[in-house]
Amino acid sequence: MFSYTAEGMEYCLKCIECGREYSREDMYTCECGGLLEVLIKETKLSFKLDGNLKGVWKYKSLLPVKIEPVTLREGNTPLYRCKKIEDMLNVKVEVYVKHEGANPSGSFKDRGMTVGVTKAIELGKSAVACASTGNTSASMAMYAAKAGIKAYVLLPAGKVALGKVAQALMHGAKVIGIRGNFDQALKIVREVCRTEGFYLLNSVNPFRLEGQKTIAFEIADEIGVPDRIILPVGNAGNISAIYKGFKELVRFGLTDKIPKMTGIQAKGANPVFKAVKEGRDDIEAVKNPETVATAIRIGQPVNAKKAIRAIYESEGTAEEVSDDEIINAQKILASMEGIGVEPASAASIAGLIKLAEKDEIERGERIVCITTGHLLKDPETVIRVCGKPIEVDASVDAVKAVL
Ligand code: AN7
Repeated sequence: MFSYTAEGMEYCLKCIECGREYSREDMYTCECGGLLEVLIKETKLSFKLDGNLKGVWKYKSLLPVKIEPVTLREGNTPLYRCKKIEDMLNVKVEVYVKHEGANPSGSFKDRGMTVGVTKAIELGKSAVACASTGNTSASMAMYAAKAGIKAYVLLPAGKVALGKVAQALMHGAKVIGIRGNFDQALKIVREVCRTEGFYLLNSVNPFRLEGQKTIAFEIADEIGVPDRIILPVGNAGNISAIYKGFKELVRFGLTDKIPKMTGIQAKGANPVFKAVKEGRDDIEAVKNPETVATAIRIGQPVNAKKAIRAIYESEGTAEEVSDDEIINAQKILASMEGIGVEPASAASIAGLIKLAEKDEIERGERIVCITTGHLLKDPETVIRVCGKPIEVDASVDAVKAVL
């Protein structure tokens, strides 16, 4: 019905519930309350899946912005084949890890923020805001700094990993700790954005997810479409975005299959897992979410409906993992493969190990696990689980004595 043109591209916002289309772009949900997504109606593809990764903006012809992007060269993250992990599993599969911790701020959020902050500028906004378990705030603060606009961040006080708070502060955001959890912080920031005119950059913002769908594009670009994607699920934006990316590749004739989208949650914050296990289309909120993986300590994921659809439509699944399983997987990745990730990201590997043990992975599958954030994001957990370094006197003998 309505649409905008961005360099030969026609798109609009469409409600995933009632199907209504909007020409306006400065909105986050439909008047019926449903989630919105960007529907690309037409575009002239300006890239090929030729294995030559160049970052998020290689895929500009599927990204709905109309101005020069605010970019810090996000994307183009490494995809590692992990043969030692393959050998460890009781089923013969190919395992790859796409390490999103290698983005400029150390998490996958940068892919969304380069598009989201560009959209904020395009819409003439002078301030952006988000609630965050940490990474969203770090990334948003960084891109807002680059764009020269204000950033307001609401965090669950005392529950955000140190590295992430440090980033938000140093990049110049106004950082406000809420005595409550992420879900409460999100409710508050949505209201503050409405009354103050700030641009909301949580993943309820459909433009942010457009950037994140480039994870799918890069994987397909490098190794083709795998059989399965495994990733951690918090607010459930990323799984929805990656699924949308794979669907668009099929729609525009670049690929011909969709991987099984497999979402992993922490046991103490598992509403999507429970809904999928019970065959429901929506979640029941977890009131007091708790997990060592603070990034995914979320009880009421805002994108749950999109995520659950992605799982059902792709014939994927969901799984839950304990804090011990998460830390164990974090150690395995770091010590056996040289890939340093934060606890939430290790949930993807913990999920792979668990699904293999339960015989839910088929022999011969090609699997890509997404590790969403860097090890250095959460140094305090590392010290807690690995212990402090040994300290000795400054002599050769003292050092030799502890080798
Ligand atoms: C490392 O920063 O929600 O399912 O506010 O930081 O798309 O929410 C972080 C989420 C996985 C979950 N891994 O992604 C935030 C926030 C890491 C994360 C997730 C997050 P979604």
